[in-house]
Amino acid sequence: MKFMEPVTCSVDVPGGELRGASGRYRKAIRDLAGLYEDADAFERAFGEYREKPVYEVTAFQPSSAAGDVITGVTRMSPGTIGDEYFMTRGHIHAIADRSEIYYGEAGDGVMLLESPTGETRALPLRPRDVVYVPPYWIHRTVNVGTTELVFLFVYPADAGQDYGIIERSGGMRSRVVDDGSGGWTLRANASYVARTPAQIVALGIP
Ligand code: S6P
Ligand code: ZN
Repeated sequence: MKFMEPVTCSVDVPGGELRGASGRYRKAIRDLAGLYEDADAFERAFGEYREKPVYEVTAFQPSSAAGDVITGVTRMSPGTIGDEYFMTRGHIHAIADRSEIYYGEAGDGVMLLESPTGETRALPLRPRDVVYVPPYWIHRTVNVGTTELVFLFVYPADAGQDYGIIERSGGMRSRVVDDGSGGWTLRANASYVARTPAQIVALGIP
């Protein structure tokens, strides 16, 4: 057997990236249609800054083997669409029992989690916070601060992402919005449709 080479990558916190990453992608306003509640505010932002980067991911993926891990860094700009803070698309892992660790590097973030049966949790993600995303939890990060949010993540290399689970339920059950004084609060998503028992069973939940 030829063993894989050990590798050091390094987190560039001010640059918000993983040096030595094997891949990178960026999501701009134009890629995020349908995520935000305020459609008029989204159209205005789309008209003005359609190419404005909202978040960028750099990751080191040695392989996609079960047992291997992907390590990466996400950098997210501060901002809002209407009163809703900038966020990632969010997903459940395609192999839904795969868990994940997030580690805060800079900025003021919230990890919004939702179980398949609709329980919501919102956990702080600030520098040196370690957030554990358990198996089966849908997860999304939100920049509730006024500076860039930067965090590291590590998850199993065979996990994959299913973005459709959020689309099929009309978004996550809760939205992270400005509380009117620069902080954040959760607001119920009026478009949310609860998952059916059949959809929950299809996730492979024992
Ligand atoms: C992957 C992990 C992160 C996110 C990234 C972007 O499982 O949770 O790498 O992919 O923060 O978020 P999203 O929701 O666009 O994949
Ligand atoms: Zn994930």
